Amino acid sequence: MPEITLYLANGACSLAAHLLLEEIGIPYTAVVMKWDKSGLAAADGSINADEYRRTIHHASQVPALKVDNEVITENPAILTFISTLSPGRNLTGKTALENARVAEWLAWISGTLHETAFGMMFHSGRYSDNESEHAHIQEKGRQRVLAAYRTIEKALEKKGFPVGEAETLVDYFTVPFWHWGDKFGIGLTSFPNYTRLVKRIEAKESAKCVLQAESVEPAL
Ligand SMILES: N[C@@H](CCC(=O)N[C@@H](CS)C(=O)NCC(=O)O)C(=O)O
Repeated sequence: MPEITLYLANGACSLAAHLLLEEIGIPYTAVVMKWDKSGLAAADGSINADEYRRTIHHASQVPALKVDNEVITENPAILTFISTLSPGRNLTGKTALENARVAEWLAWISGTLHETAFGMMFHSGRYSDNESEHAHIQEKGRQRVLAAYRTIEKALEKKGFPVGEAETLVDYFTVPFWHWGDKFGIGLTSFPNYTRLVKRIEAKESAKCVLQAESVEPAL
């Protein structure tokens, strides 16, 4: 097994990789990062913001996964890599078609749900320099989050899993975004299928200790 270090921030999108690493049960080190004035720095002071940007993540974001002397960034790449460390579990799908479906979900969650929908809600300044437009952009982001939740809900209508008939890494990748909606009051009671998926993941012993470590209230 390679030596693995996950750089994460509590409750951030890095929660998905944290849950997955703990579930497959391989040894890893977690480095908790916190925002300071100049970017993300380790909460325990072991790496400052400048060093993190220079040596770990060029954009000063989480997650980042150090694998021996290589660093992997971007959730889709990190989650796929972690999944390959436990090949018997077919976390990237069982067939070529399922592999493609997993890739489809990864691209959509990362690009549409995370970057665009939540991005408009949380980072309206990226979309306009005009502050008077920010409230409108945030509301449009909220609407996009709701539309994305509807897409997830519909995909889970007749089955419990986004891909095939078993758990894949996609299930894990949906978890942080459920909690963000919950935190920002986006009526998750209207999304029982999505909530059921998150509860299934969070009922695992592996998930319980990750949520506790990240101070995230379980969906249970
Ligand atoms: N496309 C990246 C996005 C990562 C990302 O936006 N991470 C957030 C936390 S959820 C972050 O580090 N934000 C700090 C920043 O952008 O300054 C991925 O999927 O890994």
